[in-house]
Amino acid sequence: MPGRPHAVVPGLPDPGRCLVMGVVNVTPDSFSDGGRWFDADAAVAHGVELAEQGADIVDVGGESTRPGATRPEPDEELHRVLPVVEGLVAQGVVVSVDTMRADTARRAIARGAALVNDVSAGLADEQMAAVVRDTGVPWVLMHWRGHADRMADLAVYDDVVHDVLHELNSRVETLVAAGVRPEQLIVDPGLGFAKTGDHNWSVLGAIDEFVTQGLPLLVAASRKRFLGQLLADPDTDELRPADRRDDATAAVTMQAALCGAWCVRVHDVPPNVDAVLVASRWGAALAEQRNGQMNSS
Ligand code: PMM
Repeated sequence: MPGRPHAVVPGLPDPGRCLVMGVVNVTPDSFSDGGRWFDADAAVAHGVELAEQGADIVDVGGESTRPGATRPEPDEELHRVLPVVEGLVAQGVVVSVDTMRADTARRAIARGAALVNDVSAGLADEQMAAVVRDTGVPWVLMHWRGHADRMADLAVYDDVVHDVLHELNSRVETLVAAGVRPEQLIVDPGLGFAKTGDHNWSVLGAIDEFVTQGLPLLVAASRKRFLGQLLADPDTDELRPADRRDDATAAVTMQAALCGAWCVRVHDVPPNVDAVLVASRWGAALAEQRNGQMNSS
């Protein structure tokens, strides 16, 4: 339902609207910004810039999850991520660590990371549940079926909305049974992860169902391939390049925020901050209309 109030996650900012998470990929090979922030000082400067532009949280990751990517060694991931987490926390930025490894998460939390963003929802490293349970930080559980090298083969569903909801809910049940508190959990349908373009649109079309499951929802459409496909050159069918997908990203943000998403994860912060502000005001106007209609009936 457009205009639904937003969820609040204990320990994270509550600006009274959908949050904006800015992305800093400290990787040589991420699909949209690989190599740009590979140096720790450049990555910290970029994260500070995103926060100054209005990002409520800055997400720091050291592993590219682009289809077909190979994983960095654990030590290499630590070497990429920890100095950036530390540098941003020292400057007062709320930091999320984008990792599937429990050890990386634990060390990042010890350096002040406030949130674990785990695209595998704990499936890649079974120690992650204990780290999150014991530290008490919030945890983004993304719908995930396998690592990037075999993701394309896993994009097979009977009913993508039903299957993704079911698989996410069963992760939530398992993790709560393992002692993680439900208040710590945030869910994410995992746009582009073991999903075709059509799968992603089906999931977005059912965003209301995801929002009404009862846990805060993160939506991460930013610059993804399905937007490049939608905006492909009509003459050549060439995909719109990643660095020209930001307007479409902001359009997704507006709708996601209006439908009650808790947070959007984006590369280009300013247009998405504008989009969540528009959605917030629009949602308030819708609520006023509804209340007015109820009072006059
Ligand atoms: N996508 C990417 C990386 N991290 N985290 C969450 N929670 N959800 C996502 O969909 C997601 C993510 C891949 O995109 P990038 O390479 O631009 O960071």
